[in-house]
Amino acid sequence: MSYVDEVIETVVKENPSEPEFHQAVKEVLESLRPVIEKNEAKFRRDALLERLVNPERQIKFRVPWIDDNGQVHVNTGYRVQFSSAIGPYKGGLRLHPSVNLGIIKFLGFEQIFKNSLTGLPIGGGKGGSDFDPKGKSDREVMAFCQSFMSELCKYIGADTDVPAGDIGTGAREIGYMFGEYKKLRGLFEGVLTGKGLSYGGSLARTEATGYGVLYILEEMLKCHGIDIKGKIITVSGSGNVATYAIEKATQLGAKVVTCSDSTGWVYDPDGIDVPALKEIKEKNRQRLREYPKYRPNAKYFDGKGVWTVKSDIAIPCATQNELTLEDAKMLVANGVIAVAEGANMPTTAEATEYFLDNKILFLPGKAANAGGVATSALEMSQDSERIKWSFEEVDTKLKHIMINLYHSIDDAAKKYEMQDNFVVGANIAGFEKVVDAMDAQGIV
Ligand code: NDP
Ligand code: 2IT
Repeated sequence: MSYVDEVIETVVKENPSEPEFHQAVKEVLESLRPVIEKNEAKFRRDALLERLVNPERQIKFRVPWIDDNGQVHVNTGYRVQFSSAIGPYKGGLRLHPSVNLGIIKFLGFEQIFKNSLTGLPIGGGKGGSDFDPKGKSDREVMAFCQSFMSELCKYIGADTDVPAGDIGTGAREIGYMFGEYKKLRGLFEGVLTGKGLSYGGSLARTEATGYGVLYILEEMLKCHGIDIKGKIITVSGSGNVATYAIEKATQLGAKVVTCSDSTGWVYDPDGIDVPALKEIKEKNRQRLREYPKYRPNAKYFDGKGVWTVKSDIAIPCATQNELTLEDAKMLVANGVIAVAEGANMPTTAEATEYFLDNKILFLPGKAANAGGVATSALEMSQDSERIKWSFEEVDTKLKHIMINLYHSIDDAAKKYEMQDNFVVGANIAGFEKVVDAMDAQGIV
């Protein structure tokens, strides 16, 4: 049996009930076959892949907190410190009832390669909890965040592990967590990114993931002789990534006609109204159902349906496995030319394969959404230097990072004679740097 197949089999056997982690490992290792095969004997002797798929450390802890009625709740907290080969662990914290160890491991594993692709010195990690911030009062969210951080603070630090936001963790949650860290550790340091601008946050971090998706997408299209201007785009999600992807797409002259949340979706033939979206989701924390009140021409539908709308480009920005084979078939039948993953692994393995087989230009999440963590690394730099760059400075650096990133995955795909297969390109380009660093640092 080949080394790759052997390791995939072991991962599945040793980590039962973690299907998302299996999916992420399979995708990466399958892509790496040509690289591994070239060096199989050495990699096997060094147990390189076993070291890559086993987190350096995983922390699981109890998070008790008290609700507004005096009831005590207990959630589970996680931090998976996956790889510090190229820098301190870096990656977000997801707060969502679906969170479990397998989901955090898939996200942490992806993060290793994504962070490597940014070209910046950040290792891979991820964390979170099955706590659901939805419908909770600010005080309840604060109680949870403080309890969560009272344990997490033992394992993180500006030079060891720097968490950030993800689903359910935005500026409010980061603020409460930062306050508790500072109080318990007595350190005002860049231990979290996505901080508020008044206490060490970076301009453009809020916008970075969504903007970055559009910067890399624009570059990919440009290199294929396609202008993004005038294109019809379907987006899913209506959180941080979706909102700023829609904003930048609109600024670039495209028209985004859909967005969604976990209860339903919106079709707006005139293009999504970003200020309305921000007011509903960011400011009022309401459901998308409210949207037609702002835009009478728009329609709201319960359930799933964004991918049934005809578009040139699809940008999934909600959650993993939200775009299925059936959705991919519909998008292709409707003439989609490109897909960029704003979310982490939003496309199922079968749907990804279908896009690639049909020659759709497909940008995987670890490349397309890397602008968020890249800008987090820029926030770390500013914190260390005790300075603040302007919005334009950060945005320009972000744009350069995304353009360079596109060319590194394009070059890697071409080098292995798989032109336009950016799944393979991203996995190989991300892996090469990590492996080089692991090799240099010995067996640790
Ligand atoms: P937010 O919490 O801001 O928004 C998440 C959006 O997705 C909401 O519209 C939410 O709907 C919807 N959603 C979440 N879970 C589900 C689900 N199970 N089914 C249907 N809809 C769902 O998160 P972000 O925008 O930050 O994150 C979105 C994706 O992007 C995630 O995959 C995340 O890992 C990834 N990502 C985020 C980065 C960042 O910087 N924030 C960076 C790189 C990737 P509702 O409002 O109803 O909950
Ligand atoms: O998935 C991701 O890259 C993020 N949630 C952002 C991580 C970060 O550290 O900014």
